[in-house]
Amino acid sequence: RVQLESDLDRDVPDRLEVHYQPVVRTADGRPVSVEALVRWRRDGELLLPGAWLEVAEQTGRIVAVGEAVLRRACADASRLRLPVAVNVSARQLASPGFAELVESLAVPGGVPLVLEVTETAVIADVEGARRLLERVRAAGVRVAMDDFGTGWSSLGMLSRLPVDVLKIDRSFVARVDEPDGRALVETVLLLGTSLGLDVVAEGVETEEQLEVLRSLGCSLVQGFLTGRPQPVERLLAAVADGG
Ligand code: G
Ligand code: G
Ligand code: MN
Ligand code: NA
Repeated sequence: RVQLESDLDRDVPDRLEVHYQPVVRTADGRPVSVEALVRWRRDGELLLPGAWLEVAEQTGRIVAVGEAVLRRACADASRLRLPVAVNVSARQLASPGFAELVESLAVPGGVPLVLEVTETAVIADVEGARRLLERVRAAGVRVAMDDFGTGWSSLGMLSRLPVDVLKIDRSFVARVDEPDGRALVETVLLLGTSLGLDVVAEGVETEEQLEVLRSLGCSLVQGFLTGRPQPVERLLAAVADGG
């Protein structure tokens, strides 16, 4: 743990890498945006967020991690020519200067930046989160509610926060081919579309899940089936190949 923290201090921000997972249209399989997912190149090994991101969050290092990811994601967005969604943690959302940072990176009329927040990340200060999200939205940033349905107050949160995109948590999508799972996904889809939001089903892993989602009218999906998180170069090559 102490070793982990000192290694983080050594490696953040220079040894952070960002991978991107496409969100694709069910109609034609085209990517419409990507989600930025941070990785740590620690002593040659590429580490997924797993345990270290939690430690970074607890110790405040997440603020530096998050800034590095935001900067990298905004630079890569203009190469990809697709909106990039960046995950924002509770600590980062509440950190001084976060709104200014986002405003300085959002290019008016450029490729949109999307901030992904969770119910858990905003629960401590919903009113503060609302003000912050309103502010960055005025700069053209979009807001996605991530892991929707897993938090404490999904509906309460949705009514109080300015949200553009709902991401249906993958635990529901995993059960979309069972009656209960299907009912949940269907309900969230209806909720989102009635509110005029984009709805993304996350964690789509099988053709069967994709088929059910299509039949429910779900137009956006993200998951290992339609694209794994990958480095920007590989994604650029895939898009150039039309796949
Ligand atoms: O990338 P997976 O591939 O392992 O990511 C695991 C978790 O880490 C997810 O819940 C994701 O939202 C979170 N995560 C990934 N990248 C970032 C990031 O840049 N910032 C924050 N706060 N969370 C991230
Ligand atoms: O919490 P968030 O939604 O940001 O989590 C993104 C995480 O989900 C990343 O760890 C990413 O690697 C993972 N992920 C993306 N697609 C799939 C999938 O199809 N199945 C599973 N199990 N995880 C996925
Ligand atoms: Mn996310
Ligand atoms: Na999610």
